[in-house]
Amino acid sequence: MRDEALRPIAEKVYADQRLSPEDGLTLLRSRDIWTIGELANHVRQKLHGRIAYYNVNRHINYTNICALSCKFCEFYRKKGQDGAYEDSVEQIVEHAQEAASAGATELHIVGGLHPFLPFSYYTDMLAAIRNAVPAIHIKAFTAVEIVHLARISKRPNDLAGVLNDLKAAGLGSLPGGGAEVFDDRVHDEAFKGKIRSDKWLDVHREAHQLGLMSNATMLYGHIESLEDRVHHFCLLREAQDEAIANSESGGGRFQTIIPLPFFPDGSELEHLPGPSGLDNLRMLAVSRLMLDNFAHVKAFWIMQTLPMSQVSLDFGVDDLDGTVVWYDITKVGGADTHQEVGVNELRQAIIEAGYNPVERDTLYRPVERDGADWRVAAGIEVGV
Ligand code: V47
Repeated sequence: MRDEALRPIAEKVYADQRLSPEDGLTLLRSRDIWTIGELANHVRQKLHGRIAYYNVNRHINYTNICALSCKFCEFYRKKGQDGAYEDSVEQIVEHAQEAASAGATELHIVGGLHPFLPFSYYTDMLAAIRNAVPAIHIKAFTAVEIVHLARISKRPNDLAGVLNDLKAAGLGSLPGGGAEVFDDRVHDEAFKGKIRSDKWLDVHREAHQLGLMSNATMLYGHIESLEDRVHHFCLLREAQDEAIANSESGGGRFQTIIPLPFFPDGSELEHLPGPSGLDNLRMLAVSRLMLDNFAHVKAFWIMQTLPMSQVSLDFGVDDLDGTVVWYDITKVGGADTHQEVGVNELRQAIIEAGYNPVERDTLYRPVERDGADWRVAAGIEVGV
């Protein structure tokens, strides 16, 4: 062990004990990347053995028109601005049908906070997709969008009512986006106008109470401190403790943490360097170690790159998202909106890293596939 400060943390990890905020900070400050990886890998192996999950999905970013102007975001446009777009429900259904024909099990649908679309646009979108391609799971709308929908449907304090309507129209679960970093200073400096951490957590709590599963993210490597990152982990861990305590009465919970490295290009924070490869591996590993009540740690290859995602499987990650196909929010290294990896390439990347690829659906049930035809396999369900 190169960093002796990690020894007491290693003892806790091997004894299955929860890490403290101070432990989190020590891990994030440490340069001993191999020991951090080894510890995260210990937890990962205990939970998932040599399995590495992936999914066949399609991301749909239905509009980039947004009432907010977050400094870290290169995606948003104002209505009428060059490059601004909004998809009609018919266009979205077309994308959903293409995805179904290509064998996708999941649609991941998120967009900007469009100032003029009515609430019915969102419920119509879900119902039309559900009607056209009933087998696909619809994971849609970040907590920020849900709060926006509560406002436009003139019931800002009725998150449960809004989520209920969306669920009735076809919503299957919530993605983890929009969390950024749970800290008011960072919020006010980099994404003022967006909901704060308490509201983000409220939305997920309400969703869990309705029996919906959800994910969580952290956008790191911009103006936040290491202490802020640890605080974010602790709030998520507390929220998950609560969700798990309620899950016996049919409640949902967080399934996955997706740490998202900040990409400065094209944003107002373009002068910042963004995180390094080692920062990314460390964050994935520390996510695995701090979030002991989360079943999965996901590497989103669009932001991690596929080669780094392969390496990350030895640093606590057990899940790679996904075939993706279209992605508009970040376009790393000059990528365009078409960002796709084939199933064979994804599986090969996992096998080459020494893991067994297992296709999963959104709820982490193994999938059996014959070309574009698929069904959920009888068998293990993975939880903590
Ligand atoms: O909410 C925006 C982030 C998120 C930048 O739940 C940026 O399964 C880096 O949440 N650099 C969207 N990140 C992505 C997301 C996600 C991805 C994959 C799977 C899941 C899931 C969720 O991307 C946004 C925001 O936090 N983001 N701008 C940027 N410049």
